[in-house]
Amino acid sequence: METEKKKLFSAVQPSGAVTIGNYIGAIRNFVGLQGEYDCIYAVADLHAITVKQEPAALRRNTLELMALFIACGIDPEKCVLFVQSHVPAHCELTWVLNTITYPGELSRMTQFKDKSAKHADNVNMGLMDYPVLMVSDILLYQAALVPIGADQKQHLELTRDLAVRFNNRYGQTFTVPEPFIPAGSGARVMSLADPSKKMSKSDENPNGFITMSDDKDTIVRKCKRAVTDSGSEVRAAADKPGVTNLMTIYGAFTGKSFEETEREFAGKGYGDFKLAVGEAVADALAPIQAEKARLLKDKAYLDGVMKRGEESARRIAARTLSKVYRKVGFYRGE
Ligand code: ATP
Ligand code: LTN
Repeated sequence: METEKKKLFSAVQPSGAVTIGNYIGAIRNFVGLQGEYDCIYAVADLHAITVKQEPAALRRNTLELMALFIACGIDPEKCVLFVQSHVPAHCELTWVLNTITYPGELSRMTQFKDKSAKHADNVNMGLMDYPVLMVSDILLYQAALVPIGADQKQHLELTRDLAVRFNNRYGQTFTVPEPFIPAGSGARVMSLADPSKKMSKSDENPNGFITMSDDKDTIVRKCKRAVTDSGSEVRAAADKPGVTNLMTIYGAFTGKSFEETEREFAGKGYGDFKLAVGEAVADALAPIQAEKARLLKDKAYLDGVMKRGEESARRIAARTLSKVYRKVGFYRGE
């Protein structure tokens, strides 16, 4: 009999246009890991509504993200691809896990603090409970590995804490997962407009990020405008965060190491380098964009993928949830 592979879970929020930061930090690894693990990937729409979303845009972004996953190389025949709100167990497990989570654990989360400051008019309970929903996503599927960018590391630590806490209190129930965070600077791609800030799709300055659907002119323009450092040498260094960030992006799309890039641009200035970065990104994204556009014309296909994903996800999730309900003492009949 074939042995069951270990499970892997990750998700991306349909909260706007996906950036090359999401791609480099997470989605690229979703693709790379699909042979080695049983992979389960979700469009995290329940997470997205923790900040205000325009309903029509949320609906559109959900479909677009599903198409983007497939266009990037996630194979729906090999992986489970689904929409989080289609599987009620995510909310059900969140309720149970809320009862073993302390408010202090959530209020000190960096993402909660950042988002509360940014959306001061809408600091809602969902925003605070966001990490527990994420914990539920992961634990429901008994995931051993979770590919994420560095910004999500704290949430993974909470996942491990809650899995251990539940297991200690009620007996072995959950697999304790490990994060899979890209080595080096790809784990945290910085804003092109301010290299001290993470590149974020919800940045109000669109020059800070490149989206997966930006056209070549836009990408080249954003790279040319990217904030660089004093001096003119293309070299990765702590005191050159802008140039180092562009080198990370360049490397992610060309496979070139920092040393190779330094050699390639020795004696050339920032202008030549920025143009090359823009062109490399645009050339790498072009086939993904074409495939995504093709998929979006076939809604019946995308709906079918989601439906199949939902069925598989429900099956796996129901098994864990039923175990949890039994362990906590919910009466299930004799
Ligand atoms: P928002 O900006 O709306 O908060 P986000 O892009 O930070 O959204 P998600 O869409 O949920 O959040 O992120 C999906 C994945 O992309 C996560 O694994 C996250 O760690 C990763 N990620 C997000 N931004 C970056 C970045 N700048 N560099 C590397 N990885 C990133
Ligand atoms: N919170 C994540 C998205 C996300 C996620 C998950 C990632 C929701 N559920 C489960 C890994 C595992 C973010 O990147 N902002």
